[in-house]
Amino acid sequence: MTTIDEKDQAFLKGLTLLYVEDEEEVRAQFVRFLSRLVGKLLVACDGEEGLAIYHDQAPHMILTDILMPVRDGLEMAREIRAVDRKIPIILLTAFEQIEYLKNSINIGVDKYVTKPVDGLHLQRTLLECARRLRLEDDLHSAAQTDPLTGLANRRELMNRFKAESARVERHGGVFSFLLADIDHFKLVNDTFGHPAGDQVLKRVAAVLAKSSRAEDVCGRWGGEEFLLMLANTDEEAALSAAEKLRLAVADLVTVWEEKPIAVTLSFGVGSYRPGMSLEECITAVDKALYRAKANGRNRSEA
Ligand code: GH3
Ligand code: MG
Ligand code: MG
Ligand code: MG
Ligand code: MG
Repeated sequence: MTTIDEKDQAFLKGLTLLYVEDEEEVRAQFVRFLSRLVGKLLVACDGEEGLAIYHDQAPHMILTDILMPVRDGLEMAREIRAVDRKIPIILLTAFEQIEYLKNSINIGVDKYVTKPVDGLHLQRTLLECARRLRLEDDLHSAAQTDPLTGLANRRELMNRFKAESARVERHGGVFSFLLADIDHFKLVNDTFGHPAGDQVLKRVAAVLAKSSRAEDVCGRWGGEEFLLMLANTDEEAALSAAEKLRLAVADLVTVWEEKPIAVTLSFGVGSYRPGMSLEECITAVDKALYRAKANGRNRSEA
């Protein structure tokens, strides 16, 4: 017997399911059952309506009857699969005929539940689909997260740069960069050990993340360097943001084996100008950061 994973159950409760069925009585009965399992239930009476709701409301998965007027479940599934390779599609069918099975395999339907429907079996099928989505979700997050600090990693920073620079090229506007580097961090490792250094990195990252706005991106560029991209922020505003963050980190004390560790940050600040590559932006803020170091550290330079 398969055990029902609580994680999958909780994940399913956060998902939106599109349920498509033409028979009113069947529909009423399933709606009651399904709405207890999923976060949000969208209901359509035929494939045509199902398709419209799919495009309009972007559900996470689809449960559909096959035989329906206007547009049947297989046609709807084919159209959806053509634009969405990943969404789980489950067929509800009284037909176990080989032709239907062959067709739906070609279309890329994920699973079947045969009518009359066994509630527990349907629930398990939905949970299996939820598990797949959850694992994909986890993989996706892991690929964009720095494991030590939980911040965006360099790959994600590069993606966000692409998105933000494209937005500014299209619609105009401005955004800025802060490159922050921990001062004399080698000394922390040498004095307290590498694990203490890791702990400091985590705490500094948490302060930076907490002190930045939701629309900003805060990531670990490498080693003891953090990169922030501030949306709708010019250089002057970026400089005062850097100062705010610098002071917040200067106030932070990490206690390690009962010993207090304090660190400071130096900031290089700069703004994006249309046409700049990420490399050019980094070079510019890196030069400013170098000046901040040369001018005594624990300061921001633009
Ligand atoms: P500066 O003020 O000029 O930046 O001096 P610094 O000592 O911070 O600079 P340096 O580049 O000489 O040393 C950076 C140190 O950061 C060396 C490296 O071991 C440490 N470091 C990089 N990544 C990690 C990490 O993930 N964990 C720990 N504990 N240390 C790290
Ligand atoms: Mg039907
Ligand atoms: Mg460094
Ligand atoms: Mg250095
Ligand atoms: Mg450093």
